[in-house]
Amino acid sequence: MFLWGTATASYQIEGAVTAGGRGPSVWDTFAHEPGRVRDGHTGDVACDHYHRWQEDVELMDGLGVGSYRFSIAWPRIQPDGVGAPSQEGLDFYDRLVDGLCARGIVPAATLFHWDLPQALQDRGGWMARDTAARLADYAAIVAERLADRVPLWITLNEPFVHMALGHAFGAHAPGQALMLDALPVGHHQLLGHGLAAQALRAHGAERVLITNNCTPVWAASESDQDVRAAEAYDTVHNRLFNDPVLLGKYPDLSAYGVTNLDVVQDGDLSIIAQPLDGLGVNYYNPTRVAAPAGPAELPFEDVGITGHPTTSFGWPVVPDGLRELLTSLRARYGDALPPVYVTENGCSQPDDLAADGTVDDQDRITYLDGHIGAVRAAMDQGVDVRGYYVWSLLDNFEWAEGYTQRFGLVHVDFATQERTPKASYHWLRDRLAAHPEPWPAS
Ligand code: GBH
Repeated sequence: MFLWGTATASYQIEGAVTAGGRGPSVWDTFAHEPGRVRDGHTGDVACDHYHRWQEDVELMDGLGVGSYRFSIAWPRIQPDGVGAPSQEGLDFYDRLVDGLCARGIVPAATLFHWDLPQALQDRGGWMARDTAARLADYAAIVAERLADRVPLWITLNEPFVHMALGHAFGAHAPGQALMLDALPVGHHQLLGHGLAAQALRAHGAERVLITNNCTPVWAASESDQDVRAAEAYDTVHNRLFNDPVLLGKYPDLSAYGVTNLDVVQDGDLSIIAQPLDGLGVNYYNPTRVAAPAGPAELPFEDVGITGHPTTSFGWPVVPDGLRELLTSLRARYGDALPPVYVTENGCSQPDDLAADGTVDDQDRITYLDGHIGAVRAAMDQGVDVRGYYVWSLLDNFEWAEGYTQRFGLVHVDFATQERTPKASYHWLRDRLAAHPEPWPAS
């Protein structure tokens, strides 16, 4: 059965950052540093989902989705990142999972959506190899408690974005700007993925996935330089994380001047290439790149896409890019590509609450209809797609943009925590009631 769902992440919705003995994560630290997040916003309260999860599960039930992708906050389970678990932390997810199961909603749990325990950051974070083993310990703890009811597990969310924005450019926690020296963060996350996948299976997980964000890469022109720049971008954004997982080898990084990744040890790649039950793919937009105009540290320049509508983030809306992405994954990996789950897709809009108490987000309806149609088209072209999750159920803490970018099917008034389903919520509910599988775009 095709899985329809909504997706969220712990730090973006839970709040209650000290409840139940939760320890601090790198995002608590980062968001409280002046100048890091727009308007000084933090996830201290966010959507207060920790206290309001029942209402949120009811919203999903009303929407009629069959699955919910959430992430587990590692610092709720191991406040110091190591050692015996916090029972209160586990109890929270236990109740959530029971609540989902009671309504027939299949839980899909992500282990790591960027909120590393600060204590592990203090020991080197993802630059340190040891963090990979710590992820596996944590995976074993949560699977031991939840895998009897959670069939679908996602080890990591978007290790590329966590490496690039968190460690290469410093726009996300932990705020490091190491440029290419951040590459070990990629390898250690992938090693953590492989070790965690083994631990999840050993503790009863039925299906294990990784979620990579992927983008079709368009060369700005047909010139050799731009085509090479596009290949270089594709390599570091897409292949650096898909190839090791699906093929057991790293792509050639020589366009970046990287000829060896000296943190890679014998045997790592066979751990990373654990058999998977699916590839999670997050898609937002294609990327158009050119060769850098002058001397530059990176062998490409993101030159932006024009001629398409944009979201309030300024991201171009290109539904066919999702079909292009899915079919190109199939072409690139062939039978090595497991079933695909689109684990995130969605857009930000201003989404003001009108005087009559409604939110008329027509652009989001158009966005979702187009992208679901693109999934349909990819399936018709032979790609085995098993699920589609809208980002996001709720307006939430959008990382460096704080609460200024709204992605929800449900509006959240952050002053009162009042939830209001938007027009897109009602639209999707009606569509899902009529269509068990993705439908062609209208
Ligand atoms: C996801 O990341 C995250 O998993 C999720 O937590 C987050 O809330 C959600 O998306 C929305 O941001 O500048 O036009 O080239 C998405 C990663 C990286 C996708 C930046 C879009 C830039 C578009 N994003 N990318 S553009």
